[in-house]
Amino acid sequence: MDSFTLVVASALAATIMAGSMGLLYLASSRRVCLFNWAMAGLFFAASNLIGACAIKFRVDHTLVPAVGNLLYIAGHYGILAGLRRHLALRARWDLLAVLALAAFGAHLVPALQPALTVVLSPAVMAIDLGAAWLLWRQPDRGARLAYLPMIVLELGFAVQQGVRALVEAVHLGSGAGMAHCQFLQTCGALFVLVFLSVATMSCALIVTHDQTRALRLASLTDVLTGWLNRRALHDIALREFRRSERSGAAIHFITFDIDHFKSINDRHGHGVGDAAICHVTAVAAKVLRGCDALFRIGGEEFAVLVADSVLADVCRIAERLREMVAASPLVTEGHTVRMTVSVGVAALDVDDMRWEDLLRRADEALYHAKQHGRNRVSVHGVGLAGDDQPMRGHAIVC
Ligand code: GH3
Ligand code: MG
Ligand code: MG
Repeated sequence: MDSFTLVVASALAATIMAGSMGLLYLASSRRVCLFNWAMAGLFFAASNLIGACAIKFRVDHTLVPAVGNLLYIAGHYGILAGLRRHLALRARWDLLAVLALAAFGAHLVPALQPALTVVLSPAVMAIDLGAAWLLWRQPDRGARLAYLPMIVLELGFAVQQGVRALVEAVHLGSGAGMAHCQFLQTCGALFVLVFLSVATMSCALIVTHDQTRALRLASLTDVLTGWLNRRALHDIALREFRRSERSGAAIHFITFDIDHFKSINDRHGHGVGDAAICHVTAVAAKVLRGCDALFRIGGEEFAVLVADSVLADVCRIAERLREMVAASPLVTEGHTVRMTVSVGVAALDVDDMRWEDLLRRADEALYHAKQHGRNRVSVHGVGLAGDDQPMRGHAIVC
């Protein structure tokens, strides 16, 4: 295939990139990165169209390659800017302005004319290597797979640019560089075509992966408190239960429920009721350790999954939670709302077939705490034999 056909095909591929990124931008929640990538597609399309016209009509005015190369650099920078915006970094268009001015200026210096590729390729190489490095150093391992095609693509193109600059530098003045070798020119044009096609797919993959993750996170998060919800409890408890079956590791549940919460709603209104729920989760979060998972499993009911701990420690956490809630009233809208919680604790039993068995026992302990005066901790299997059997006050019962 001759380079003219390849340059036209690249212009088409760039237009498809601009169109698909633009449509994704309009169809999704107007992510700036998609807008940047649509702009990059437009820059590449314009650059390739100028290149095609220059080949077809044999134009050799200095301004034609100057504008074409400027747009080409802007296209590469557009991809980098989109990646930066995707990672919540500033796009740094000022860097592009400096690069574009330098590139344009280089075309106007007659002494640099024979060595333009040697001067411009390192600029494109730096942009592409910057993009690959930016994605590679992201600590999020889950996103690595989604970033991989873009990393490989940017690295590959940077290498191609390096080879191109090297070939030109070696043959400088001999007239045997890329511009004079049909094969190398065809390879270069083919590389651009592949780059644009894979770039479109890679950008779409990055955004799709991000949106899928955001959706999954939203489906596992409680809207009011921002903590995990019942669906997340199912996933995490099942995972921990299976791990425990394999390794024999201990699992405990602490369940707690705000006492007489209905009267808080009735007295102060639902807004204060909502604030009270958030307040209790905030207090609980201070008591819990980083490895304990807190879930809102009902209106004012919560569960904590405690893995790899002994019952005595779990009871200590439960009692501290009860104490802290009782000692930290919510002060809002001129109201001071005092609250207490009843708490149930249960440990995984060897006979448990499902994680739900453990949660049910923690709920039974919670019910026992409610039945015996509220604002207390009950531990399943300790003092639950009969309802008339007194629990040991607010003390740790295990
Ligand atoms: P107990 O001590 O036995 O737990 O009594 P209670 O009043 O706390 O329990 P009950 O289950 O009778 O009432 C719970 C109330 O919680 C009923 C419901 O209107 C309210 N509720 C459930 N979800 C929310 C919520 O998201 N926000 C608010 N403000 N109230 C809620
Ligand atoms: Mg309640
Ligand atoms: Mg309740």
